[in-house]
Amino acid sequence: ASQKENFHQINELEAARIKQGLRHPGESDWAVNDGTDKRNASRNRYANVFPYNSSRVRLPVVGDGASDYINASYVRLSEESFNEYIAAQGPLENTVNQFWSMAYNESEKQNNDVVLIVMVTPLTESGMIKCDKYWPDKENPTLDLSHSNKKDSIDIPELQVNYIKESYDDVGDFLLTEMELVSPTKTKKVYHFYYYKWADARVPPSLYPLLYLSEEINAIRKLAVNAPTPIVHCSAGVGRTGTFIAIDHLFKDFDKFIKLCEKAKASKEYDVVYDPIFQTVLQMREKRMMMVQTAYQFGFLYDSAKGLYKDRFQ
Ligand code: PTR
Ligand code: PTR
Repeated sequence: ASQKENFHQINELEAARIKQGLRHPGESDWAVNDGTDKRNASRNRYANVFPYNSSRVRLPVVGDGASDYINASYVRLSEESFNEYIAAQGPLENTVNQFWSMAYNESEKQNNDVVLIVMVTPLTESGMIKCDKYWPDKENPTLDLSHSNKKDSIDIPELQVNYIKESYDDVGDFLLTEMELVSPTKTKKVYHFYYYKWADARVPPSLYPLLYLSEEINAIRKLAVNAPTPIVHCSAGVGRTGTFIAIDHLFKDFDKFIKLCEKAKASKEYDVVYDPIFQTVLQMREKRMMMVQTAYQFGFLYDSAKGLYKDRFQ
């Protein structure tokens, strides 16, 4: 089967899952009714991208009737915690405090004091807002979330984000902003990587900045006492986010990747389901819909694998 047909197969499987989830909202792993609940409508950027109930991230809230909903999903790709990510939509103006509360709360659950955010969308594309500016900068160095957190009944009322410094990488591909996330009891260090050269539904102009990003975040993960789960987001949190997560997951240990490819090729009846790229996308799709959204993005993963293989052995 061709790459296109394989990608089509992944989409068909997903469509069947979503159908099942709609039919059995109370019991199916594929139900999305928390996301489609009218009460949460203002928390979704798009009317067709929702987290599955079973893998969605929940906000820490107090009191009856407060919504714990955020459009974000846990994406765990193997047993090792090093292979967990949070895939999220780009914050909206009214979800900025929810996004930071998620970051704080997840870090608390992981028992670390580092927050790692990877943003793989520009804020605007051809005049359209793809993500709201949700982090502080030199001009506005303090973001006080206490008012909105109280309003949303979030269990960390006094939360604040403070700008520390920013720097571009050598070739100006992305911006690293260092911040601190402060509650009355704790201060967490935030690394925010902003890659702004990748437009919606497209493939990135180059693989290399993404590999560099992957190295950077893995260096930080290794240094932290308990590795922080990277929060990866774009606009909808599926297309570019899924592609970046696949790249990080598959290529950070390229020797292992090659071994998996060889094993797949050596299997008696070669079947695409043994292909590590196919498998990874399939697995991600079980955690969040539309991960690696387009056939181009799917193809980009294969082209990248081939390119890296050539780089290494020629
Ligand atoms: N309604 C849009 C669509 O179906 O294309 C939702 C959407 C927007 C989906 C952006 C994916 C998008 O890309 P990304 O996940 O890379 O931001
Ligand atoms: N070049 C070797 C081969 O073709 O057998 C190893 C290799 C395999 C390299 C697969 C890259 C691969 O990527 P893909 O996932 O596109 O098959």
